Amino acid sequence: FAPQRFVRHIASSTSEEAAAKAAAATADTGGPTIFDKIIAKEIPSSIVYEDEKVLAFRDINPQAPVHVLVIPKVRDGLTGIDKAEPRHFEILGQLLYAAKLVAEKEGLAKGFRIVINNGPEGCQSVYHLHLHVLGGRQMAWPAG
Ligand code: TR5
Repeated sequence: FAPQRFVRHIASSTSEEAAAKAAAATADTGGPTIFDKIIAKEIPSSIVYEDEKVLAFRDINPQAPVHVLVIPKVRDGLTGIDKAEPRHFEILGQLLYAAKLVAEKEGLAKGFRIVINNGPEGCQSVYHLHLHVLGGRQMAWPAG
């Protein structure tokens, strides 16, 4: 039994899956995504934090003991971080601040990671800007 090889195999198949999911994702059309339904509460989600502008809810496919997505309630063209414009400065700051509040609320005093995947090579699969807040375990670096 070679646990190292086993771990490597799992890790590589997981990242291949993520890449495949990103490749299969609807292109960045600017249209509605599953997150609109979550914001409208048409689909239930486990909400961790909410204010007027921002919603944070648990990822359905968690990659760490804590895995929360932080999103703007209004997309305003922000399908991904590559679409950011000066008009988005305020909401971008609010998202980062909300991510910090989420980390605090989830007890991640020992550390955490904030991730934004962008585009197919960044493994983005939902085209509504979102920050991943990951924690509750030792993170690896560099990220895959
Ligand atoms: O791959 P990127 O960076 O675009 O992140 C999208 C994230 O959305 C992934 O981590 C997915 O696991 C997550 N996701 C996808 C759905 C979903 C969700 N998180 C919570 N609830 C969800 N619902 C109800 N439906 C999804 N399709």
